[in-house]
Amino acid sequence: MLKTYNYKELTADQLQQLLDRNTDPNHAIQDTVSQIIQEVRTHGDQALKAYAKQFDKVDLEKLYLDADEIEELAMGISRDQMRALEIAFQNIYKFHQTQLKRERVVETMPGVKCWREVRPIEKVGLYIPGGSAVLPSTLLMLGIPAKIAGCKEIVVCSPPQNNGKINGFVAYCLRLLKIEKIYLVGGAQAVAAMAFGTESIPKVNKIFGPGNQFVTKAKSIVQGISDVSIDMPAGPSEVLVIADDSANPAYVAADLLAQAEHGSDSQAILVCTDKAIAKAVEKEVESQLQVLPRRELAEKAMDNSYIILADSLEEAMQFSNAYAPEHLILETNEWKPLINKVLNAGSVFLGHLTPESAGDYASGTNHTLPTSGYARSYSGVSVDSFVKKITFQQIDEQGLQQIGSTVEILAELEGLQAHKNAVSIRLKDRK
Ligand code: HSO
Ligand code: ZN
Repeated sequence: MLKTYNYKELTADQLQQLLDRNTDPNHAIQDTVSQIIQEVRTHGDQALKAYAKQFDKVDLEKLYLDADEIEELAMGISRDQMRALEIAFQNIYKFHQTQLKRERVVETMPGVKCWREVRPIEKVGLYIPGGSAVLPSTLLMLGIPAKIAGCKEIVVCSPPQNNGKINGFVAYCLRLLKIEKIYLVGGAQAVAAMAFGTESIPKVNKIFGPGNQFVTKAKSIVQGISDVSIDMPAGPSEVLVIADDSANPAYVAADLLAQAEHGSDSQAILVCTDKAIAKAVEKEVESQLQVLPRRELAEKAMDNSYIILADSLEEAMQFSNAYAPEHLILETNEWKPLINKVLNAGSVFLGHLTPESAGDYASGTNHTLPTSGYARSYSGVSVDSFVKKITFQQIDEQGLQQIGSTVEILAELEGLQAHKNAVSIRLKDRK
């Protein structure tokens, strides 16, 4: 069922084809999304209400839920569910809290002091998808680093259910995060609203969060036409598992399917050094698939997926680094020596007992990660994503003497006399 390739036998073109994914899948929706953005810019709330009616099948009187409404929904979930969300919250908080570090002051020359200070991005917008699966975990993954960073205004948008509310799990996460409002807006229109602001929805400085092709396209368009930035270009989710003869085929299959059930465009790749294990994984995938509630989606995703047979773990890593997976799972006893060899990946899961699901929900790491090969140059979301690092410097008497002539010479060689003067005028007073 799964396409299988021998790494050594792949031509350069074949390899490239396997590495390329989602090169431009959104081109077709460019016009629709641009039109939605334009509508929201010109008609504000009125446009958002019309889209809620059209896409979410709901008539909204107001575009948000307040603290009391959130509280009521949050109290509708079970004790066990509350407890699980709390444990996830605590672990994610613990892990992200260590990311706020003060840097030391560096004296580059005597009397020339330089340093950086961290400041929060003041207003951030978090998009929490609805659609085929509502992901309260994504609210924790974005809300926690935003809180730790100290962002003043955290605007959360999520599509309304057709009763005009949100699900109780999202509500409980809002409560844990002490966020008192959620805006009932989904899709490209939510991104447009946060980028430009409407009567109800505040304009933000940076927009975060995964979403369908419309949301992703909207993020990339508003980034080009407004002063907002975005977390990263996000595509369909993906996993690459490296397995050797120590791997348990049932575990590997479960990990591939956990990825596949995200959506029909997900990709789950197995790079295996053992033919018999690869065959056994295929069999397991087939049987585990049968009982999955999201079987149809997972099956389609497995159609975009494949197996690569490699001669060694080194060769497997070579392929993985070229692919740059969002998630990389090393299902081998020999995971330790591989750590240094990981060059491109969003998040890495080590050994047979570390499923990606743990990181998706509760171990502490962030699950908002670069997909589609962007792990070659992007990091996943962290507290860093919610702050700016501003450089400061201070030069004293001694420092000015030390650095003055260097700056004068460099300004002179660039032909920028006024730059030179800004130093000379100070030095002259001190002769
Ligand atoms: N695997 C997804 C995150 C997620 N999984 C949320 C379950 N819920 C992208 O990293
Ligand atoms: Zn997941």
